[in-house]
Amino acid sequence: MERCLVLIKPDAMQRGLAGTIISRLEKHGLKLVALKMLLVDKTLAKQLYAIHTGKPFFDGLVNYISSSPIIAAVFEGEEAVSRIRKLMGATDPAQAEAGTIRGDFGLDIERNSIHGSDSVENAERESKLFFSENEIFSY
Ligand code: IDP
Ligand code: MG
Repeated sequence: MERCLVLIKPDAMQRGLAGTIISRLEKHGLKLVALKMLLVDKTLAKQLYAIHTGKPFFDGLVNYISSSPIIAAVFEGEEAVSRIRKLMGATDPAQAEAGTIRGDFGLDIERNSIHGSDSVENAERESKLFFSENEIFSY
């Protein structure tokens, strides 16, 4: 079964949207198999977004994701990665369709409420940054 790392980003946490976002994923049949709340430090932020190192928005993104506590979760389901990416909507909330999480809740291209891994390979890598093996459940 496929797994995908999801983060409820600081802007959504600040506005009390964590439950709503988790609920949307659950309602679409995605199963919660890991969950924690944490403050991301700069080291973890840089690892998570390593692929974006050197881009103009990188430093701002690292500061943003570590600015306030987040929720990290792993969801499991068939085609979990592509299904979650679809439910998230486009990176820029202004381009995201209504009914998607970013379309409904995102504030701007940086503060876009949710992170979801973009491939099975990245889901594996990213999940390991946030969870040890015994924190991801099979049930
Ligand atoms: P994704 O989250 O939809 O996969 P990525 O291109 O991987 O989008 O970018 C990672 C995150 O970096 C985005 O979710 C967003 O928070 C931030 N980001 C992406 N592009 C920009 C930008 O042009 N300006 C500011 N922040 C950006
Ligand atoms: Mg991405």
